[in-house]
Amino acid sequence: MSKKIEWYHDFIDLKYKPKSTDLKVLFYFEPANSTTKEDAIGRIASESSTGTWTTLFKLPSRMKKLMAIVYEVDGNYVRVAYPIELWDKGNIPQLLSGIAGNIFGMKALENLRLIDVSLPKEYLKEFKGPWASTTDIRKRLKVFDRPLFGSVPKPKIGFSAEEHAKIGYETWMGGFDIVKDDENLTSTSFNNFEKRVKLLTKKREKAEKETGNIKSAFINITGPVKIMEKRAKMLHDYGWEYCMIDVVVTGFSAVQHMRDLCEDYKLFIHAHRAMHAAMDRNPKHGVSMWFLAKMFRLAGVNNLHCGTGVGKLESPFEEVLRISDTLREKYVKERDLLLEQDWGNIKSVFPTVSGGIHPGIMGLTLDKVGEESVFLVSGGIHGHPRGTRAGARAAIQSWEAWKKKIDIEEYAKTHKELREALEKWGRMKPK
Ligand code: CAP
Ligand code: MG
Repeated sequence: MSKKIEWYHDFIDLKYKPKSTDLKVLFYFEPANSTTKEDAIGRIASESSTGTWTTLFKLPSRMKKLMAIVYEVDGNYVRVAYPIELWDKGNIPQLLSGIAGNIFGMKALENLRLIDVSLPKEYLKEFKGPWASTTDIRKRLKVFDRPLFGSVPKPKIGFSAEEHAKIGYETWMGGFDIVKDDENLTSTSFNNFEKRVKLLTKKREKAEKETGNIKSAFINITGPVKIMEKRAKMLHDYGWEYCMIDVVVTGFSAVQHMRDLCEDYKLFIHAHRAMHAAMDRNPKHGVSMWFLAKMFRLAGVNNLHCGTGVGKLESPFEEVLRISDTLREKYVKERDLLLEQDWGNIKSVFPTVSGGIHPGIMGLTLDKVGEESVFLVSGGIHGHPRGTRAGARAAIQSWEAWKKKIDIEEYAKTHKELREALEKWGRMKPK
């Protein structure tokens, strides 16, 4: 009898009932040509847990208990249960190296997408999550019963620190709460980080005095960890409430480290997700954005971009809602591609709407995402015919109309800035 050289099928047991302590992962998969479904799903569970391509000389019997098990297959969807003993407490990179590692490169798979993971409370308890809740943030900024409104000076990079701070002042004077750096602006010869912080601090003091409201900013500290530590300290020393980190490009280790430092500094983290679309856009391959959102909530960010449903970047509403629910809810019930998740004591995160939003279409996303959110309107205010301050006013008037359930055309009849915004952009959906 030929010696068995593969044992992938040992990782399949459709009668297996996951234990309450198992991590349960939902994958979409497509076998490569001439690969059977069994060979494909066996490899997913094997290569992401204790398996390898060949049978081995002999294994201690206790290792059987560490094997991931395929327990359900439904068309191109497969569910895999992972024993909790496989996982290093509090270590997101190691989790990803397991369930989102080598398996993406296996020849036996034409496509593979990690859709979601349901984490047991035994796993969750090893994470602190955000150090502050969305309620804590509202209390600190004194903004209640509406989204936090913010804007990025546009074009996204090129302004001097002086020009940037001036646009920031105009944004704040138009009624917005937040001036945000763009994802690719950190520190340049024409807009040095330290200089921008000092100038924004001066402008913020002026705007707070003139408006009587708290004005804040998402200033981008992204960089090597030592640089981020230095920049976070400066923001703390200058009395800022937030820092901004491009969390996908800095990586989970950096985010987990900065979360703890930011708690010491009482700094909230605004997480920009630049580069996520390299991993999550292909519906057949990669990882979903709501899986990434789950990881970033675990890592402890306070805001995370969630898409718009209507703006310039690919983000269908059902995806925006999966991401928003993953970030905000205490308990998520399983629905279509979203797995059940009880978040226990892990605090909530603000979904951040951004990307091609302007006063003519804000209401469409407000209908879906609601007000427990951050709304970033950037080109959508700086492109206003009468400039930033009028643009910010127009965006706020659009929100007012939505809140009062008045058609924005009607509301625009008595609100000049909104009318001018609608004359320029109407209800167009940028792409
Ligand atoms: C939006 C934005 C944000 C995108 C990021 C930009 O500017 O500043 O980075 O929203 O995408 O650079 O495009 P506009 P997402 O409001 O002027 O479009 O929010 O999907 O992560
Ligand atoms: Mg941007």
